Amino acid sequence: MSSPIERSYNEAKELYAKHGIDVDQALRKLEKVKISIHCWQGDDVRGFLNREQELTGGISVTGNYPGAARTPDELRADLEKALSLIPGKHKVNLHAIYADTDERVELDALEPRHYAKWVEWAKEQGLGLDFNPTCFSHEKSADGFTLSHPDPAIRQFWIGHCKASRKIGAYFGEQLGQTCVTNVWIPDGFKDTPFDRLAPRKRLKEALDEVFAEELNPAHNLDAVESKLFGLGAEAYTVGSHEFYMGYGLQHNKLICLDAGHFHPTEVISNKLSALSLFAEGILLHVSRPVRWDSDHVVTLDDELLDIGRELVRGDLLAKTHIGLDFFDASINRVAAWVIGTRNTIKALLRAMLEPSAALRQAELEGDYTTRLALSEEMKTYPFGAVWDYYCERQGVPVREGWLGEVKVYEQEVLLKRGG
Ligand code: RNT
Ligand code: ZN
Repeated sequence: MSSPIERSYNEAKELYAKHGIDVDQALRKLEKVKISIHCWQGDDVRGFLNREQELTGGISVTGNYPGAARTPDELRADLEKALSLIPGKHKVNLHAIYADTDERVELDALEPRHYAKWVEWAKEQGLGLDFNPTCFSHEKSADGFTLSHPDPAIRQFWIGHCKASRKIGAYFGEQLGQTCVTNVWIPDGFKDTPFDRLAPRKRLKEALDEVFAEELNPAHNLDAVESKLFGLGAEAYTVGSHEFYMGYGLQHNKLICLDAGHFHPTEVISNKLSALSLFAEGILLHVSRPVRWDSDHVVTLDDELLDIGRELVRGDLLAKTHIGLDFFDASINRVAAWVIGTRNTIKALLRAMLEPSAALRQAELEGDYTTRLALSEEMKTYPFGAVWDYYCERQGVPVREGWLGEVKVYEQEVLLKRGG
């Protein structure tokens, strides 16, 4: 006897098969895609080192929903809850300030041992880990500059921190047998129009050369660089702009990180993937949702997310793309935020894997744009949901909104018992 979910799945499978789409094969492919889930949604980017520092760097979290994690154990418990509601095997993305240690350690003195408990946990859970130096929320970044700081001593401090971070990344990769992506993002920029746009960029370029001077085993660690258009308090000029890091990354074989919220409001990252894929060593995505600005809203299954999925699948770019999430919303349950954003990202990939690609490619080549449009539109109401439900069931996670009840129970039993 088959369950209603299996029956709907089998019907859906037949409909897709008429277009030559092998749904079972799509699910096998989907199963292999890892999403890097950002730990910082769990505690509003506070971290555990320097907790007295306010969040700076031109990013901001709004909302005061109760239950933010206050300790590494709480954060891991919350992540475990979220991961139990998300189909597939994934990675967790840590920022340096999430070190699990009782020591008072400066950012440039961090060592792998300060993350040993994360590694132990990741091993237990069968997770990969990614990493980021934290070049913000610190007294040495208070004036808005880090790797491009005009003061050589401060610059050196941040260079030291980024070097230490790469070693931690390599340790993750070596310990877990999965490459760690260590992503460098810095907030450096000016609130108002600079006189000299070039000098800070020269300093950043030289600082990065120092940061990356040591060769690390690419099976353990891959470096990424993340650009940005503007930040809060850095509206006029950002040192690490898109052109800067595209140039740097291409010249030095670094992964180029595209954050969905780091471009002009009508500019989308989906349209950049094909071009970049022809030249870049690899791509890191920060899947996010800008609402009017780089607001880092939880990602929804909107047109841009679907387009990102389509570009990755149509261009067969999954192998050279690392998909990370980057949003932080403190106005809703934080575990739910992870679940919603991650499930949506996986859904977008699945949707893309269920396209009649051969027919659409052929129609386009033949100039039959009528068929291209007609078929694309009709496919939108194909029973994708039945395939998604089956995938969730088979992966042992709640089907449809079934996960929400579990989050509500967790909220009552765990999150609401936490103090502020
Ligand atoms: C900031 C960047 C960066 C951060 C995280 C916390 O605009 O997007 O990736 O969000 O590193
Ligand atoms: Zn980002």
